[in-house]
Amino acid sequence: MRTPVNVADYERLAKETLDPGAWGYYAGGAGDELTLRENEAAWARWCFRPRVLVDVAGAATTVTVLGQELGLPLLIAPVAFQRMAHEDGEAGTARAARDAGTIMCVSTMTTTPLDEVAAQGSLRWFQLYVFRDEGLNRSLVDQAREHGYTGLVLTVDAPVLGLRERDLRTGFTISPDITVASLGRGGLTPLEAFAMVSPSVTWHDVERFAIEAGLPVVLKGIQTAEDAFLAVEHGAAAIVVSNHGGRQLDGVRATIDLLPECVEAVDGRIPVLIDGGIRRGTDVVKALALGARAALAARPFVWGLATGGEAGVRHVLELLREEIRVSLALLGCTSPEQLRPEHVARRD
Ligand code: FNR
Ligand code: LAC
Repeated sequence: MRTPVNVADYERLAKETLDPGAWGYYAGGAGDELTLRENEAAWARWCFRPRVLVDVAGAATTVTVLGQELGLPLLIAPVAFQRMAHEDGEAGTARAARDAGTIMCVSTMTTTPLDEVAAQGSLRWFQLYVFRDEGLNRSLVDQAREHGYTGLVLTVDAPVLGLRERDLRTGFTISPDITVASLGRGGLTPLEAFAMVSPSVTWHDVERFAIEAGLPVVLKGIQTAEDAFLAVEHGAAAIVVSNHGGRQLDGVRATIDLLPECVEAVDGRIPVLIDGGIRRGTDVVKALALGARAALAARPFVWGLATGGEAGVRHVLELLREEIRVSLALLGCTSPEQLRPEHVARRD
């Protein structure tokens, strides 16, 4: 293939590069993968309503999220086991995030230690799976704070791991030299690592983290207006409307279809972010029009990492930023903040 020009090109290249077990883990979803497919398909059900004859010279793609200005309204979602995709791993992703001026969310299941990721100099949030071991949770949050992570992402859609049949079919395992840094152990499968995660986390814990962590708490995995409302009530600084990329409960709706009710429930009190199936800058722009402050993506950056390491992630970020820049201009917007629900309409 010639130089990849979009995320789909990177996906094809990643599939050729990765071994079948790793590919199945990264690409796959839960159950029948209804939600996995739905997340991507749903973006096409929204169409644009562009305004013309607007001076768009000098238009910007920057947004502010929890007080930090980002170069584009797209963050890098937490992804476990990045050194399995490429030896550059989380450090490579972090350098690409730094150069694009965006936030990298570092997974609890990072295969590079938190201080080493921090040393690459990107903006960074730490994603916590709350372990049964309270001491370990405290130590991880302390490390995150000490190493300049500016947000604590609590992923709330995974009290247990979803049922991923691709991993069963491939007999997916992780090689012993791929170490989950927070656990100090190599060769753990996602299921084995999840045996240590608490299935008993509740709103009470959210409040506790919001008070004690010394970092703004971002709740990732909100899917209803009811929970969006509770998130605000319990001290969340932001929410991410997310179904974990279709990897947890299969059969839930696409995230873009959940966004309006969550935005309405939050009523401007905290920023609403979204992820799931974003493969184009136009998807990001649709999300912002419907009320998201910014979006996150996971697999597009995994495809970049697997194909070209740090350079691949950097290129995917550049491609998506350019798609966002051009779409904004063609909609008649000089900044992401100008996007309104009037800029989109349902196709049907
Ligand atoms: C994830 N995701 C995830 N989320 C999280 O909070 N902690 C994690 O460790 C991981 N790990 C992880 C691994 C892999 C391989 C994937 C694909 C995803 C979920 C991720 O952050 C995000 O919510 C969705 O993947 C977004 O959907 P897209 O962009 O992948 O379609
Ligand atoms: C996953 C976990 C680790 O989705 O979040 O595989």
